[in-house]
Amino acid sequence: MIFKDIPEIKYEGKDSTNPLAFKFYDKDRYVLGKKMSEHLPFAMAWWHNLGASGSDMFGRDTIDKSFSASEKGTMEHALAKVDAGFEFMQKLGIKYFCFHDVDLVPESDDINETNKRLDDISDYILVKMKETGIKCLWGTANMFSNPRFMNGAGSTNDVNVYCFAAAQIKKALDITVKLGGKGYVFWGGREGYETLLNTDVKFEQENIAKLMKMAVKYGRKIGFKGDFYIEPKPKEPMKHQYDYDAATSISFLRQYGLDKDFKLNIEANHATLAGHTFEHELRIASINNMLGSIDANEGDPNLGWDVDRFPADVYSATYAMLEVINNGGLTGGFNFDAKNRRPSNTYSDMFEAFILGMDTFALGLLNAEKIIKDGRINKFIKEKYSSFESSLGQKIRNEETSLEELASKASELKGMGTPSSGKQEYLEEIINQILFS
Ligand code: XLS
Ligand code: NI
Ligand code: NI
Repeated sequence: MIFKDIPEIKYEGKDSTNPLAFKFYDKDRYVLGKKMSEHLPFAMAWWHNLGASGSDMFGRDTIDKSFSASEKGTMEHALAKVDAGFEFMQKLGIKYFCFHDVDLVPESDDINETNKRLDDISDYILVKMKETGIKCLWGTANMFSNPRFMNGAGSTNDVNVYCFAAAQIKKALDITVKLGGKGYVFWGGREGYETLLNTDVKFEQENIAKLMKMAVKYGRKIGFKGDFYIEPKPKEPMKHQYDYDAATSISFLRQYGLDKDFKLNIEANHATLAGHTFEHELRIASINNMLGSIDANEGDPNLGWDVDRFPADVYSATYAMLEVINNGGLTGGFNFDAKNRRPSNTYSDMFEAFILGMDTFALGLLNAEKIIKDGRINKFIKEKYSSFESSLGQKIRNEETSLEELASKASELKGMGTPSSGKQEYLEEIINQILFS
């Protein structure tokens, strides 16, 4: 046992003062006809939870994540991380995990050796999965940390680097399929550019698409039935990233004929960086039938980078859960792509962070249920567009009219009266009333 002092985390209700208990996440409680745990398939991000040790650009580690291995960055450490991860997930009732290839094992200079290590560690992970019933949500290849990717992975200028990207994707897909992963993610960390003075944007985007097409072909060949995902992000590490936001990514997928195999993995903090709300990104993905999975974290409006905080903002979680419910749920899940703050340096803090995140989304779910049952918001939106129920409105909706016909209607009307109110403040008051009564 690694987390010796941490008990199994249980639901104790909203009045509990126990830091190691859920106040709102009550896994078996029924909400809108489904258990909370079915609405909220939470996942642990291997890299943050088992890797992130509090270091930043200005200081070294503050959090010990050796998990009793004698040296970090060894296979001994990789195995210790598996033990720690499964104990952690079991204690919290987390059913899924997500990983990058190089989160699982230390990367060797020789890719053949790295791949061998991946085979070994995934054998061990499989045993743990069978023992615990914990599953893999998605896998991905880290094509941004290694210096070879400094000019991009799919977008590289160097055909040999492109081969390494392909090799990593191939292996990450092998491991994802071996572990029964539901999805496979492309987050284009180095797929973008700094200056047009050294960049052929069209060439780069075409090559990224070609790499994705090969990934789909190979994945389907080895029996991967799940979704491929693009995870949009506007910037960081690159100044311009090609997968800027949901709308940009959807247009890219359609342009290159990838939209049948791909959906989107929407990360809250990336939405913030793109100048959008989380719910905006979810809505754009959803109305295009491409909302697949979520990286559940939180940005900071005062900081211009991906701070990957655990979600605490109940309003945001409420609006996000409304989108998820309207989408009919997710084919993926809620991956906590989030880490403790640098000074939160104990094992207990790791658990408290997940409790915070899970309770925040549980509150979001409960609030969304109340808003839906209350009905006033949906009713308002429906009525707002009711003029389109007229016969002329229906002709517009059915594309049975013309500019000429509409112009003659305007000419008949001569002028408009006062347009109807959007009533934003009234609607926001309803939300507060529902949330706090
Ligand atoms: C980085 C991304 C990354 C992806 C997986 O900002 O969120 O962690 O989720 O590569
Ligand atoms: Ni992410
Ligand atoms: Ni991120």
